[in-house]
Amino acid sequence: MSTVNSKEEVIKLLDDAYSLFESLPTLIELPNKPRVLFVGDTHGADDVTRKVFSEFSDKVDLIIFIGDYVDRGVNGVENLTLILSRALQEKDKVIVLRGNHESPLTNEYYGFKNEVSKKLGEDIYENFVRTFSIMPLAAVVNGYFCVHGGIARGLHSLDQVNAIQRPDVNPDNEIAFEMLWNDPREELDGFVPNIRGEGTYFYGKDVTLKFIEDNNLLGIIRAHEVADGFRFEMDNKVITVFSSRYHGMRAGALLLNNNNLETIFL
Ligand SMILES: [Mn+2]
Repeated sequence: MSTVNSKEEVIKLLDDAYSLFESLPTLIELPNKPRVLFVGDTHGADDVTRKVFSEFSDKVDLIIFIGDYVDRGVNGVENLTLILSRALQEKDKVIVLRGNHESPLTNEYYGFKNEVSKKLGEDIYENFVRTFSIMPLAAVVNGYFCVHGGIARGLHSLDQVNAIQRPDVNPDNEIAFEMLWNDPREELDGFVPNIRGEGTYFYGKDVTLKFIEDNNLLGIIRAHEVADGFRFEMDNKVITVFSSRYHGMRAGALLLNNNNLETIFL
């Protein structure tokens, strides 16, 4: 069951979310927490998101959503508004990062722009674009770099992430764009052009392990690719989490429980 909020409520929610995101750094650096839940692409699967909150809100210290709330699935509006509402209600517990689908580059082709138009009218889509443009890009918690796609060409230090200017609609900043679009491939070295298209890259094992070591990280937790819940690679230092249900895959979430990573199906 899903409820679409009224247009006025959605506009207010998007404005409030804009202010919240504007108050946060581009890279959110968090103190270590005993229990952290990481959620990957939900793509309109608001049933998964509801389950995340109903089953884990009271059991974990932090929930990090790693982008891609809209497009592909039919309940993008419901999914996104639920996540933004909870982030505003529980600012210290719910972290919302940007995915490559929080952008007009994808929404026209993968369904969200049409969905918004049908459910809320044509003139409100720009309010979504505005809020997407200010979303934080990454977080660090308990030694894990958390980002939708991953590392980027020219990104050597975490400090560089905070130098990225927001708002940025597409985004146009190359490092920001690649952080949202790139994919890991452990059989490769360096950065190799990605089949996703112009400006996107695969990042290989050598550059990834160097980035992890240079920034004193334990690993990278990211989303962005379809998996049956999870994919571990590069000596288990790069973990993909997938939390939607399309392609017959199961929705997963990662629980960091006193520094042990546990896999969960929702
Ligand atoms: Mn993605």
